[in-house]
Amino acid sequence: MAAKKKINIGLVGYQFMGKAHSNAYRQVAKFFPDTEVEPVLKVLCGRDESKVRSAAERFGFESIETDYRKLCERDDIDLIDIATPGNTHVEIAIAAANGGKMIICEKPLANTLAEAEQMVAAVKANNVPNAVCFNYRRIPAVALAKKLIEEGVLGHIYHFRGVYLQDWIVDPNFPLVWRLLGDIAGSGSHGDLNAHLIDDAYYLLGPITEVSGMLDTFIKQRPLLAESDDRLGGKASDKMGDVTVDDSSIFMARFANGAVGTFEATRMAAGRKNHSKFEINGSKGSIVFNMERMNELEYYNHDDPAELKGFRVVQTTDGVHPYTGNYWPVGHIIGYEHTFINFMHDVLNDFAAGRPTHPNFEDGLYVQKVLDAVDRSSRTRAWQTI
Ligand code: SOE
Repeated sequence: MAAKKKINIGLVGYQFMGKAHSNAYRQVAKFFPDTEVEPVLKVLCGRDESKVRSAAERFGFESIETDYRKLCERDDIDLIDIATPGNTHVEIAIAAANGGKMIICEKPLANTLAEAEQMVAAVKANNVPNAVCFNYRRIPAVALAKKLIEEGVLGHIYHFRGVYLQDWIVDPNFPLVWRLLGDIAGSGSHGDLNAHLIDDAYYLLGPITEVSGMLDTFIKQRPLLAESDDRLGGKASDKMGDVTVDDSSIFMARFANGAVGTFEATRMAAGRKNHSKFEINGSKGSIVFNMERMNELEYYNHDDPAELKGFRVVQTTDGVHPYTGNYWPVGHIIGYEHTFINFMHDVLNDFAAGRPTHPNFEDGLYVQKVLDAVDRSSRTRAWQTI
């Protein structure tokens, strides 16, 4: 067997996404024997030395850095992975591009359209391979949806109906974590959740041409954060502060292919945990995907005999489905972390082979254009073109 090409990883950020990406790098070669690359967990980077050191030990990194600028200049680093809050993406990506590194960046690409444009300009000027981590494209059921649409199984597409519903901030005493602060996160449910739906829709149906939307914040003040945890929350203090992002983001869209769409994202849907669901209706049938049941794809065939018409639930775990041959026997389901393993497998192998990969920074910029247009529409109360 030919030796695998080693890719030395410098990962910036060690919380939720840092953990997900580290795990994916460690698992790729175990589940994808065909992989031509071997990611090496070289350096974990973060500002707080003791926290980054303990995370590096847990995740299996060889060493640490506390300054991303130094990391981007190191000769022994091939790839910079940006798993930090949105406000730091632009500066890290530009430093990484100038250092000639391959780049993987968490979604959404940036906090603003202008920042996303600068990031695309930097990777182009330095000609470095780049990808944005919209991992949901690498869910077997979503990849199957793409295949069905491409093969014309759904016929001409009329509707995309997406909702992304969570409830982790329903409690008004949930503290002001960074995801609720505009200067760090950029936006709330909009960039965090609707960005996933926009990327799903772009991947499956192609570009959106115009949007009309509204953003809302129901709970305008929350207790300041006393201590964060490595999930989404932390301990509340007894002082209050302003919420500066949206709790809910809703918009209508027209697609270039003639389809119409609705998108709704919220963190205030009591009872919904990670309910990222879309339904697509075409002239020959429909499909439904829900992240909370991510191993399944519902399919309705309009041409079925009348007495048998109805949605069927496809368990996308049978070696014939995308990615699943790399995991377990049929019916033995996979989970959230595997979406990152699939993503890293595809992207790293594309990088190593010099192939274009998707979603890349240009695709991330496209998502940013839609996010920006919805934001403008909410403020101007008018339709906006992309
Ligand atoms: C938190 O809202 C979050 O973890 C998002 O940031 C992720 O992108 C999404 O996959 C799940 O929810």
